[in-house]
Amino acid sequence: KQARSGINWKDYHDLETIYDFMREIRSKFPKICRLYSIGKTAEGRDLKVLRISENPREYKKIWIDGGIHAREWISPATVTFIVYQILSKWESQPAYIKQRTWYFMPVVNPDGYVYSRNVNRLWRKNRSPSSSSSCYGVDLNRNFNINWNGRGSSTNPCSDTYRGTTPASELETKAVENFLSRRKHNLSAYLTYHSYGQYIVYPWAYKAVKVKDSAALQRVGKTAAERILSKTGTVYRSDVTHALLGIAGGGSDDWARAACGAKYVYTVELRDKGEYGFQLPPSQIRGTAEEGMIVAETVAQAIAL
Ligand code: ING
Ligand code: ZN
Repeated sequence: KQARSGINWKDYHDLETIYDFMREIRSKFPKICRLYSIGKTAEGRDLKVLRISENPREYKKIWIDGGIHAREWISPATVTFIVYQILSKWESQPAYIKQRTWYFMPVVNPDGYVYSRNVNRLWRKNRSPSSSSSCYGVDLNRNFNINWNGRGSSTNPCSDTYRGTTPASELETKAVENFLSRRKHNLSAYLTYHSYGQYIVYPWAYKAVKVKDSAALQRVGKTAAERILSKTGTVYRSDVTHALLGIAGGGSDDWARAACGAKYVYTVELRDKGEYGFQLPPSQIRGTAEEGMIVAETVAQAIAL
């Protein structure tokens, strides 16, 4: 007997419900799941990662994260949905799902998520205090150790795209970089869910240069977009980040490509196109999460067993 987390995909949930869901999954599937705390935030919250694998030594690794930005609530909702979808039909999943080592981190920025839920709905950054300013927070997607002081970020602690004082100055960034650096061999894919805009973008973001493998990345991104269109009718565009969203250094996706050598690296900008923006209505969670699931499945399928 165990407490049910009470999660569903009809509503957005608080951090504790998401963490209870991760614990619930671990105790329902103890043979294939492992739950890590990979660090703590400035406000003392755990940074949690769920691993799903029948053979972590052999199977290729796919990392999926969400909630880097506090206000993009659809992102943690999508990542928990992917976990649920994969595990609820585990025995009948195809080899390209079952013979993988999956890592899920639904909320990279728990302090920001709690702050967005309780205080300021449109908060984006984490909540670390600054020593030089009364403003709070660093943009974690400008804080990774890849062209950190390049274009597309700010040196002003009050800016929404403040890059922090040094590369990986933030506990959340450090925790992800450390965890993945230790597992970089065979990291086949890195997926990070954001909102909004309906894009499936791939490196580079920090420079207007084609990445090696960009033909494969474009092909798989386009396949995912086509599958989404035929299943849910939502239009996603796939292209290189710098072409669709502009140049920005310090992004998690570019870091994963440069530091971990992951081939299939995508930032997925979920719904919508701006009608509701970050405040996507709960009635759209399920459909949007299905779109996120299609991207994960398409990428898993593209990787050779
Ligand atoms: N968009 C991303 C952002 O961090 C992005 C776009 C992706 C920039 C990758 C740089 C690198 O601004 C959202 N919605 O957060
Ligand atoms: Zn974002």
